[in-house]
Formats: sequence, structure tokens, C-alpha cells
Amino acid sequence: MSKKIYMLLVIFMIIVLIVPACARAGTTPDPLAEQKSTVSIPEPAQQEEQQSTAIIESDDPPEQDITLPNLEKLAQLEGSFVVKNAFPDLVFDRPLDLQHAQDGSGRLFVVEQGGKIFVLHGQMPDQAQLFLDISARVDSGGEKGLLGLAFHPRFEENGLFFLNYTQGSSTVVAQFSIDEDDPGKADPGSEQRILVFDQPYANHNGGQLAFGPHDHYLYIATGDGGGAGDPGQNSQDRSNLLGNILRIDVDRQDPGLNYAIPDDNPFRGNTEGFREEIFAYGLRNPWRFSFDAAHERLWAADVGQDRIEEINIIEKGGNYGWNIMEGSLCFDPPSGCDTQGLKLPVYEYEHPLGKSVTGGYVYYGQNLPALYGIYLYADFITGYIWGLAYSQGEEVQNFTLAKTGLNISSFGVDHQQEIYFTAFDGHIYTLGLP
Ligand SMILES: [Ca+2]
Ligand SMILES: [Ca+2]
Repeated sequence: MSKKIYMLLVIFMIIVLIVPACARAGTTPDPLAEQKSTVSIPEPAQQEEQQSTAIIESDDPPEQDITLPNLEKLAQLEGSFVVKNAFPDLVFDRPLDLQHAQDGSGRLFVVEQGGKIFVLHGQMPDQAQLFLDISARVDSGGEKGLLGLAFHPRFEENGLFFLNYTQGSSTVVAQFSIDEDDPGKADPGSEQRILVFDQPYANHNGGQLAFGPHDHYLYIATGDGGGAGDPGQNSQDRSNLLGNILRIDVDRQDPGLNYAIPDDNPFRGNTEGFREEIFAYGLRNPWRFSFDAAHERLWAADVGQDRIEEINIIEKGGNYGWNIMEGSLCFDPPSGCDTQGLKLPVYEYEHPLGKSVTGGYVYYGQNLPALYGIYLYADFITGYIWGLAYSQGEEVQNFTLAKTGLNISSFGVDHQQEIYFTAFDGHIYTLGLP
């Protein structure tokens, strides 16, 4: 072998070995690649190649495909879901929240707007026991009342739960505990008020409470304080607690507070006078939010003014637009609004298809496989129930599941993630197939 040929061989080997390595090193793994590759939309061949390279090169294990909805199946079933009365023998007075305690008991807790909470056992579907009655301290009617219930993540050990209710012209967020002598009931005398703030009008009180599945902080929906069009401009004003989703730590206390501000709250330590409890703002009346723990997503439905109902995925520090925008339209000013920095809904629908959205849950139960991984929600006025398929970076797909004619006030899940909803005819329903 001549020296020249030898050198050429060496150069050739260098090219073969090093260039592809450089190319691989320069590949930016696409965080969506795993999700994209599982969607049945045909991709151009070149993209496919890049995606498979990204998967090989990624240090992260491929995301478990635990939530991929079967959209073909769901499309076939569109409109054919039926409503089933989950507890035909039980009738409640304006039920508007349904929670389980994550305590292994399998119990369901039904909240009545007037201030009572009942407990149900799946094994005894014809019986409901009174768990708590604070109706004497709740002002109820219209959008006021006992609006939210959340059990402490360690309820099984500490017996604590939290309520959101209106009293006079205030919202009260308070801690309660179970009765030491009768753990099947709550102690109405155990109330410790955590947070109290004024509500300028009777409507738009928010009311949802839920603990973050990972951070274990308490999230609170507040609403813009009411009236119409946010006359106090509260939702864009971060110096008050209205128009937000708040986040507080109920297990610690900062000086002068009954709770602590989490270290990573977006406005903690600000010098602009913003309330440090704010997690996200620019909301009108978030009527029901929930967590998709598998994706660490916070879903919030925001009730619209006259034109549009919103489904949002809430990000820390995000401004969700009200009252500059109603959905994707300008509201104030009515045209030419400055949309910079505002987060748009992931989905919206216009009146009169519905007039007041009721947010639900991403379904992870077993009974309805076609709905697995689908965000379920409804409209309180028209009674439609829809399912939203969402994957980051993909176009959302909305499916009509049922037209119920019911005033659907809330959704809830049991300890096995099966879905229920409450309606103002007094019943608790679930979804099924004929
Ligand atoms: Ca505000
Ligand atoms: Ca919005």
C-alpha cells in the first residue's frame, strides 16, 4: 500500500466515523418527538428520520404512552354516550362539587351550594350521610354559596380539608377537620379561616379548591369579583386577589399569614405591589379547574362574558387575557387590543352553542376506554358534554359526547378516576355507552 493510498484511507475513516457523530451531536432532541411518533398522522419521510434519531439520541427515556387517546374509536362513538344516574335513589339540593378523599375509603363527598356536604359509599348507593352542615354561615344563591372542597393530601393522617364559601360580601377559604369522636363526620366547630377577601359583586366568585398533585400546595380560583365586563379591572390588576388562580402552602405560615407563599410562586418578592399568592391571572370566572397529574397540567375552564367560553392550560405566572380579551377576541378595547404576552385558550366555543362552561377532568378511569386521556367538560346552560383531545404541539380535537339538557354544575372523579357529574336537577350522573 502506497503512502498516498494509506493517507486517503485514513481520511476516509475519519469522515466515516466523525461526521455522523458530529451530526448526531448537533441534533436537538425534539421534546415532542415521542408524542408525535405515536400519532397516526402520516409524516414526511425526512421528518420521520429526524424523529427516530432524536429518540435514539435523547437521554430521557421515551415518555410512557399512558395517555394517548384512541381518537379513531372516539370519533366512531361521537354523540352516542348516554347519561346514567349514578345514585338513582339520591337527590341533592343544587349539588355543585364532588370529591373523594384519597384515603382508600372509596367514599364520595357531594357538596350542596347551600352549605351541606354529604358522604356516599359506593357499596351503599341508596344512602347518603350528612358529613358537614355550615349552611348557617354560608350565603347562598345565584353564584354564591359553598363552592369548593379539597381534602388535604394527608387527610388520612391529619383529617383536614378545606372549603371555599361566600359569607356576606366576602369569600372565605377555611380549614376544617373531622370530628375526633366520629371520624365519619366533620366538626363544624373546627373552622380555621385561612384567607378572607372581599367580593365587590355577588357573581364571579370562582370557588374551586384543589391541591397540586406534586407540590401539595392549595390552588384557589377567585373570579374577577363580578358585575359585567370586570368593572373594577380586577383581572389585570395583580395588586388584588381577584381574577386569579392563587397558590398557597397551608402546611407552613409566613409571618402575619395563616399560610405561606411557596418559594417559587411567580410574583414572590416582587417590588410592584403584586399579591404573592397569585399563580396565574387574567381570568374572569374560572368555574372548575383540575390537574392532569400524568402530564403535570392544570386545566381551567373560564366562563365567558357574552361571546366565548374558554378552556385553558394554566402556566405559572401566565396572563389569561381577561378583560383585554374574551377568548381570542378583543373585549376592552373592542378592537385593536394589545394581545402581547396574553395566553390564549387551548380551545374555545362560541355562544349560543353554550353560554357557561363547566370544566371537568382528564379521564383516566377504566370504564370508558375510548375516553382515556381525554379532557371532559360541559356547558351549564345547554347541557352538552364534550371531550377534548390535547397533545402539546398538536391541534386540539373536540368531540361531542352527549347532549344532556342538564344544568351540569361540576364534574368529579372517584378514587379509581371514574367520572361523575353533578346537575342542578339534584342528581349525580356518570357517562356510559348504550
Ligand atoms: Ca386581580
Ligand atoms: Ca382568557
